[in-house]
Amino acid sequence: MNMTGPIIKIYKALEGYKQLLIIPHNDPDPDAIATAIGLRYLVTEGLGMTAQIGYRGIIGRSENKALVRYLDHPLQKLDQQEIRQNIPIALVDTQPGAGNNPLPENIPATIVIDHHEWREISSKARFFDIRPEIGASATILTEYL
Ligand SMILES: [Mn+2]
Repeated sequence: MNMTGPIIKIYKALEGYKQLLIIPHNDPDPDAIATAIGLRYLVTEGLGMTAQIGYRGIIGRSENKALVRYLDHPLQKLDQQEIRQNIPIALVDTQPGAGNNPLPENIPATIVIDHHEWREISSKARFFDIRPEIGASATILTEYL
């Protein structure tokens, strides 16, 4: 993989870790799902890590169901106990405190990639890329890849 700017920064943000938990917003839509899968690809294929995608809520709409079926069901339902301090967390298509993800306030996100309105708390992440001017989080991931 071509280690360009953002990928090096993500690599550094995850230095010392072997695992990553990727959390899209609740009731993930195709953008959240695609971003999570793009990031998982980047860290597993590019950085040799293990990564899981965990979500809350439902994958309800038929286009969302079709996407996860096409991708061979890459997302798992998230239990609260899976969110632990010792596994870094990436929030995608959402941000800490946005109210549409299950990340508790006392656990920081290590990576935040989103295209919604900037939230100051996101600057606490070791890597953040929040660009409200972009139409989809998956577009940001596509840039990295
Ligand atoms: Mn989105």
